Amino acid sequence: MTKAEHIQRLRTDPVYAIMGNEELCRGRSNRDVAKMLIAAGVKIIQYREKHKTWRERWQEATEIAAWCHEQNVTFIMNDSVDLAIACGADGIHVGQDDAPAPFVRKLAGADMVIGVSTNTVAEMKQAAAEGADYVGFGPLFPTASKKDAHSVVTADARQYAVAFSLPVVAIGGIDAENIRPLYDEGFRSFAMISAIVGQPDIAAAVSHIRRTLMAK
Ligand code: TZP
Ligand code: MG
Repeated sequence: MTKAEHIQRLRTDPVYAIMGNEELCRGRSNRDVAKMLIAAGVKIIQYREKHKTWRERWQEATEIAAWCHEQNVTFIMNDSVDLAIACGADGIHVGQDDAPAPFVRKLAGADMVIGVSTNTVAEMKQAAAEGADYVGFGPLFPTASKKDAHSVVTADARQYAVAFSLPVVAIGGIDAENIRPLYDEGFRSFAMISAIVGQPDIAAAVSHIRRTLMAK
C-alpha cells in the first residue's frame, strides 16, 4: 500500500487498535493479540510496548509487521523511530516527549506515515507545521491504560479537532458505549486499547464497535 492509501485509511476506517502494553491483554501475548486483531478484520494496528527490550520489541514487531503486510493491514510503531524503520512499519507514532516530527522525517524518510499525539490546539497546529501526517487527539475521557495521561481535552480543542486539516484519531477511554456520540460530533477515527485488546473476545468487540458506528 502507498503512504497516501494508509493516510486515507486513517481518515475513513474508524477502528485503530493499539496493542498493549502486553499486560493489558488478559494474559495473551502480543503475537497472539496481533493474530486476533488481523482475524477480526482490523486494518490499523499500533504496536505499543514499553516493558520489553529493544531486541524483544524488534523481533515481535518484525513478525507482526510481516503478517500485517500479508493481510493489507497498516502497521504503526509507537515511540521509537529506529524500531519503526528496523521492523518495516508503515508508520511511526510519537508523543510530545518523543523525537520531534521533523527529526523523525529526516530519519524515516518521505514514505513513513508520521502520527503525533496532541492534547491542545497549539499542539495540533505545531504537528501540522512540522509535517505530521495525522494526529492522535486526547484523552477524550479519563483512561487507566496510560499512567501519565494528560488531562481530558477541552471543549474548544474538540471543536478544533473535528474540523482539522489532518486526519484526527481520537483516543482515551473510548469504548462501544461512548463512541457513537463522538462520531456524531464529527470524529471519524478512534484509537482504543481496553475496548479492543482488553476484551475477552476481540473479534466480538470489534464487530460490536463497527455495528454501533454503522447504525442509523
Ligand atoms: N494516549 C492517550 S490516552 C491513551 C494513550 C496511549 C490510552 C488509551 O487507552 P484506552 O484503554 O483506550 O483508554
Ligand atoms: Mg510515546
